Amino acid sequence: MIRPSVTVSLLSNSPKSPFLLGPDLGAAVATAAELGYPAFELFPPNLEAIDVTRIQQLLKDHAIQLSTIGTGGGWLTQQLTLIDPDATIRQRAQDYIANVIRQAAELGASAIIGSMQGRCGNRERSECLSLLGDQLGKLADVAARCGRPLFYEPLNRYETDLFNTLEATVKFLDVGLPENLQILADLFHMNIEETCTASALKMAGNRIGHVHFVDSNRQVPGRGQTDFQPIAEALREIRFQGFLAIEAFPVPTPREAAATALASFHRWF
Ligand code: LER
Ligand code: MN
Repeated sequence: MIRPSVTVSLLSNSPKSPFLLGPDLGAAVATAAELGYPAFELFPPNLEAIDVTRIQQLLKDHAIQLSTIGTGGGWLTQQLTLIDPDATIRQRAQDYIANVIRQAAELGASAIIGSMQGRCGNRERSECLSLLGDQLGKLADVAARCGRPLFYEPLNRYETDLFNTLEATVKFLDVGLPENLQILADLFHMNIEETCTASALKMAGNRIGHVHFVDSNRQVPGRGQTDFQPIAEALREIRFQGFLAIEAFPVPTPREAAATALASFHRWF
């Protein structure tokens, strides 16, 4: 079953960040549940912000699920990336993500690797990819031991020079990375990078484990110019069974954006 999830950021929320609700966790989860979301995706600024006991209580109180936890805070607040030239920083990045994987698993959720993949810049590409593959492999093993998939997100060219399209990502993952390392297909990045989003989704097939459901202008689906019909058909064709998490600017207001996004979800799925 394809289900919607809504992003909740514990960093102060702004119309320029693609998170719909927050930063007050209790209020955000209450709003998500009240609007009818079955799940939410958490964006914490650091590890300390993930209060497992409190989240467990909120999940129970609001009969809602946690789908995913983002790790971008490790980049945003500590500049940690998996391919940093400094081995100490790479290890800290690895530890950060491993901790998020374990905390997420305790909450029935999976971790996402987006910004923490880093950028290669003018270093040797083969070296960067070897570091990335090594780090992702180890982290996928951590997730596998927790019985969870791990989601790796190709980003647009302005945010990474590692992998920008699903095809390049699939080719990379298929050379020896475990099956529980799955792709997070973000429809905003794909709108910038793919020749055809629907075809790319079909090509990546069962490597796709999670989707960021967002329009061409990074507003909620329905407030941009993406035609979601072929995308919905592609996801059905590949029998996608995961979450469509709405990662979009909270405009005109967080609540209105979250309500519009859910209505769009029900229109196409
Ligand atoms: C994270 O999910 C993402 O899509 C990146 O653009 C970081 O903001
Ligand atoms: Mn995303």
